[in-house]
Amino acid sequence: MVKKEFFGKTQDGEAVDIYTVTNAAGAEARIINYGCVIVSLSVPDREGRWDDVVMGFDTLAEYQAGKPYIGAVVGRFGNRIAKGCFTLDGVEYQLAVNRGSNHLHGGTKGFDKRVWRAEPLKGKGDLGVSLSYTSPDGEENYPGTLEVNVTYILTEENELVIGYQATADKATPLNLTQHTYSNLAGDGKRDVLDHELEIFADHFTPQDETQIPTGEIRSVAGTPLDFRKPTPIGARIDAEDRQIVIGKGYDQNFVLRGEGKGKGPALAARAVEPTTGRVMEVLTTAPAVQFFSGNYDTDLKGKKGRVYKPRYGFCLETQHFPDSPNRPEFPSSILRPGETFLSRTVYKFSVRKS
Ligand code: FUC
Repeated sequence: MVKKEFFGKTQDGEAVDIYTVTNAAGAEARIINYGCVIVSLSVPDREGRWDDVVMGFDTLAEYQAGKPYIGAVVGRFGNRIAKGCFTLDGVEYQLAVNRGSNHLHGGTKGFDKRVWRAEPLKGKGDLGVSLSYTSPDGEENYPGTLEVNVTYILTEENELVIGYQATADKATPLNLTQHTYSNLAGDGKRDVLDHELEIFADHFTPQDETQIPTGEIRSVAGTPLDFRKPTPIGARIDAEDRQIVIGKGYDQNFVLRGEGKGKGPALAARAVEPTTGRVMEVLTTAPAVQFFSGNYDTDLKGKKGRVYKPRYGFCLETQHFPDSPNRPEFPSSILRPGETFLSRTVYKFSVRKS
């Protein structure tokens, strides 16, 4: 079932709807066409108890207040570009510097703050929402008109499949990702430090003091960033490791093994919440994943009176490497006219019995 209801009006008077997608098993995703935000996502625990496992807000006004990209799709370039500056085909572009000395998540008014065109998807068995946005040439100083489409499909296997597609009429950097904060114990229940996390990455991109990659591709071995074996998020989160200190916890780009490239989505990460047994697997075709442990500075007032303290949600943002427009040695994030950008990420929910 896909149900459409009015959610609210933006400060500019644009109407925003909320789409409720429910599968036969009872899993439910609620999505708004403001920022492609996933407002809630309800999945069962090992006893069959349902709970919402993502952070969110009750009202559009709270989303518009621009809290840390909760639930949204970010772009045109998610993550950071050093000093907001890059050169493409000999032309220098200056983007907004909106986080410290750098460009973050598409700038002042990125894709997370736009109203998208939406339509329900009612294919055989798998239901969802298709969201489209036309980003004009020069928006946020990016080159070219970009036509971008995001689809969310909820399968009968409790997978949320996120599809990205884009074309442009001029070459442009593009890095689309989903910025949902998950908490498999249940939204707002407690911090996420007991979640056991596995990240299928042997390397990461170390960052400088401003969180820009230094260019090095470093092995995770012997560092607190080694999640090749399941490890509680909290086990090393306060380690005296320069990378962790810079991020105030985990806020790091992990290099995936490239198994999803040109094929289907491959495993990037798995999180298990031991008390409920809920498991979330993240599969992707993207080359990297940013693991962010919710290191925002202040408490946030969330849905249904819940209070989100720091580290009450974690993000696994499948993506291109940060600052890749300035790093020819990183996988290219440039979309050229005539090409179609395609990327897919799956959040797959299940349970572990004990
Ligand atoms: C920065 C990013 C994180 C997250 C946060 C809101 O710290 O590196 O991934 O997007 O902002």
